[in-house]
Amino acid sequence: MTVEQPTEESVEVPARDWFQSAVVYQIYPRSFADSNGDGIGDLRGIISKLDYLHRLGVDVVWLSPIYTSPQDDNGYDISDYRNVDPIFGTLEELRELTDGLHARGMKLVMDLVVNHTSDEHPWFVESRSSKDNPKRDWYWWRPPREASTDGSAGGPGAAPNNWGSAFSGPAWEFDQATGEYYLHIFSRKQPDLNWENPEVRAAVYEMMNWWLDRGVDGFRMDVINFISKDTALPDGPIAAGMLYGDGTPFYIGGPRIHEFLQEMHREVFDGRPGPLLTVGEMPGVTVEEAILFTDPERAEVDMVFQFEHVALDQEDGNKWRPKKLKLTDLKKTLGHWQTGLAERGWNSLYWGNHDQARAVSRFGDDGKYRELSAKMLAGVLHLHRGTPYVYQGEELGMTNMTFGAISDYRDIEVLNHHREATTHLGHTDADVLAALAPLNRDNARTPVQWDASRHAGFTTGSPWIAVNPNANHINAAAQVDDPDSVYSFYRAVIALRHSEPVVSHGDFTMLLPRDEHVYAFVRSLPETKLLVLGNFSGQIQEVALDDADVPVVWDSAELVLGNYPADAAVPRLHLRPWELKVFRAGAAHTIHHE
Ligand code: TEU
Ligand code: CA
Repeated sequence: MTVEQPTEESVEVPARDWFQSAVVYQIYPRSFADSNGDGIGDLRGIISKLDYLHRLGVDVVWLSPIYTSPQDDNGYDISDYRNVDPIFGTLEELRELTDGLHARGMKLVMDLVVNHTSDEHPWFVESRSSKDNPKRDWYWWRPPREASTDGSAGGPGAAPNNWGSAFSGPAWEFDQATGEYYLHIFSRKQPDLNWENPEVRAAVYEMMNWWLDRGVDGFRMDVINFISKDTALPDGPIAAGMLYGDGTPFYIGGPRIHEFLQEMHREVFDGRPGPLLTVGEMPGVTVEEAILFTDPERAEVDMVFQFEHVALDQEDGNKWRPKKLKLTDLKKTLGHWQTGLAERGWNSLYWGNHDQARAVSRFGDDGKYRELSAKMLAGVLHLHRGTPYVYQGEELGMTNMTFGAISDYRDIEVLNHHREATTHLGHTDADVLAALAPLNRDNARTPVQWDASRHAGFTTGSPWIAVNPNANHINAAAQVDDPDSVYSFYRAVIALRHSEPVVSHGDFTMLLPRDEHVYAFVRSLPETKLLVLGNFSGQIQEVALDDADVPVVWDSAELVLGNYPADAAVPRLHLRPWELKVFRAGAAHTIHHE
């Protein structure tokens, strides 16, 4: 691996755009580091790893939810927004973590889950208590649409519409006490908040301000494009083989979404000195919509998580019907997002998170070429224009997990699907397990592998979910001091983003759109250009760039980043299996923030 040390030229970057040269690291606390031996990661465990994160070079840490929660969806079901669940620690420990990050020049972004609460949140407990409770309209309550087919209250066919839940089953739960249904796009323990109600919005903004006043530096906003819904709640189309209707056309990107986000910005972010970071998780969002969401002039969010590139390896977007990814499809969609947000707005960049399979297993080769492909994936992603997100363990080249039986799984999405598929859809246990394996969320939720000791140094107790046995050779202890490790490569890529304005601010031009093996693009500023070449195959590839792509400068360009030892005998445009080559033409820089 080679890393060219930048020369002395420097450029000024507007503070407003600080996140454009920043890298975010996502922690899923439950699986990160356990400090008290209960088998569940916690805040004190994170505090013990702050120097590991600082050495990696990341600028921001995004914490998945640590609030009080029954843990039905591992904390994405919140019952007290202003407290830390005892399994993770205390508000005082969160203060210690926040101070520890700030002392190291890093920032803390919290996970904002306000499309829904837990059914144990006091707001919902009050709302369900009676039809005339003042908080009744804080959620989506509707009477049975018609008599159920078997005549029983809440029986089949009586739900207000035909929508299915994202976690299998219907999206409506019948509440005997008041004889009405409530809406839950996710689990029945995650009732949707009614954002049409201004009291709900005010309560959310008040909570957000409470967190910002405590020194938090921003929010990742969970399914935030679901908060505006078609208030008619019409039936959705029922796809072949499905039991329920698809409600997404009626709750994704609804009629008031921009109004709500602009109101949130006025009530929460306007006037704050910052710098802050907001990223909206938006399943189903299009580039055209993302321009509106992320145009700074519209004051909505800084960036969004889009889902197009993580739907390419699924038949009809169904994660339980995985299919082979085509590199040309990946280049087409990521290139489309680069072009779409080139003038207005900003991209996030990610291969994985706590909902997606491990990057090296999904987009690389987690066998013979695991380390090489993990490094190549890092270089290709991080050298796009946008803010990169590193998901815990990705910097170590952690892989998917082999789960032997349904009892090995923990994720409600998996368990509910398995139950529905084997009891209502006639699938066998073996068929469902095979379908689950590639893309289930627990692949990414096995404990971070710190060393080769028992339970990979994650816990001294019994882990809440099994540790991947490959921790015996894939772990942080084996990598942090190895200059050729995946961890060290991530450090180098992050350092390049921090030093080269062409990485954060350069134009993006995709090359070789029809090549099924090589990912190639150019980043350019007037005085500096990068040519990024990634071999997404286990075979040698000779790159044929046509003259227009290869200005004469490449012949003298220097190799500033590579995942193989430099070898002058290897032709410049010859790529070995999973090889990354990054050439720089023109001036090298260092960035000094104003
Ligand atoms: O995820 C929203 C979401 O769309 C995911 O359910 C994703 O589409 C799915 O998992 C892919 O299979 C957010 C959180 O990231 C997720 O962990 C929560 O389960 C969900 O919202 C509900 O809060
Ligand atoms: Ca613990």
